[in-house]
Amino acid sequence: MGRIKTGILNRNQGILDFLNLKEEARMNRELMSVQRFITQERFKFPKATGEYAALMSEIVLTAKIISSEVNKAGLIDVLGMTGNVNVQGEQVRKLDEYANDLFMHILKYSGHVCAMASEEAEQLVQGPQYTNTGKYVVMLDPLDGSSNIDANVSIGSIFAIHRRVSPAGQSGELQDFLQPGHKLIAAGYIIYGSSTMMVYSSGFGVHGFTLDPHIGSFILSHPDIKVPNECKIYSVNESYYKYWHKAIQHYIDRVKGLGENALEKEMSSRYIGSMVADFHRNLLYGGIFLYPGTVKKPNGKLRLMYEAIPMAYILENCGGYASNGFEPILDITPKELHQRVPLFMGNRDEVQLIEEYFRRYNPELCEEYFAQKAG
Ligand code: AHM
Ligand code: MG
Repeated sequence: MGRIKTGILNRNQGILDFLNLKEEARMNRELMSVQRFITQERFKFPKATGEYAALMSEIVLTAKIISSEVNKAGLIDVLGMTGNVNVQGEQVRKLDEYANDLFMHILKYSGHVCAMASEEAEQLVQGPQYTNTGKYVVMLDPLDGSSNIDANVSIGSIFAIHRRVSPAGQSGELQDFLQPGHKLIAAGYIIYGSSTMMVYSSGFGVHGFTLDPHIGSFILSHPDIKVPNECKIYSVNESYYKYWHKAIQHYIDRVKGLGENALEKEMSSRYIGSMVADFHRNLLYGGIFLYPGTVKKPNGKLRLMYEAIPMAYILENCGGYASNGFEPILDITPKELHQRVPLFMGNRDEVQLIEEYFRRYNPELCEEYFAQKAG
């Protein structure tokens, strides 16, 4: 074969290789399912046994089933109250119960968890003895924002995973759950909105996957999410204004462009009343979410273990920050399963400013908080 022909062949091969690589990169991008993503993350840990990846697969499966039920909610008889009251003293809706039962059932028999905690269960939940010796505990809000179900408004599920600290080979214990958030292995949420998305972090950035209903897979759609630099939105239930502490009243005045510290360009207000949905929008657009304590309810409404900690973990893995007004949420060691906590989360500067407002306008609360913590 002549030299010229060989040259052409080599060049063509080069182009083909290049096209193949491009095609592979495209396929990789377009067909990166959440399971494959998690499996690939696992290679960062040469000693990983695959148990975490398997546990995540079970969570993904549960999310897909709940998503399908949420989409059908208007069509079948799952709307309305069950008449039961959960451990928080609130009425439980059918979909809450369903989502809770499903998570419990699937995870209980997965063999990867040794106990679970859920907003819907007063005590921690364990599976039959032959399955409850896994390495992990899972904390769940199976269906957050459930008061919005009847109105077709976005709702979500929240999960967080700790490695057990109790001795291996037996059921999990309370101490496995009473660990600060900075020790989490992973956390995430699923939002059932105009499409279903799963956003999660295992400490290597925050990644979002959109459920393709035709193929039944969560596909990577929002790789490496970062909190936007600009904080444009504030989300809070302002009807509680008169019950808030001075620090929060001043802060909200500021973001509305009022009072002595008024922002020149005020923020926009957006509040859905579904924490997952409010959080998700703010994560993508830049915003701050507040659920403060009030004079009557100093710890607010939201729960530390399965609402605040998972969201705080996600935020801190993409440049944001969450605080209870005094210290990072991730530094708080829970004392009980259903503990409530005031919650401020979003752009780091803004959340830190709220901490500063507490020091400035409510120093007595700061003193009391740290004195209690020390004593
Ligand atoms: P839930 O877990 O019982 O659904 O309650 C939590 C929800 C959050 O999603 C939301 O941020 C908050 O309650 C809304 O409360 P409020 O109506 O007081 O603003
Ligand atoms: Mg909730």
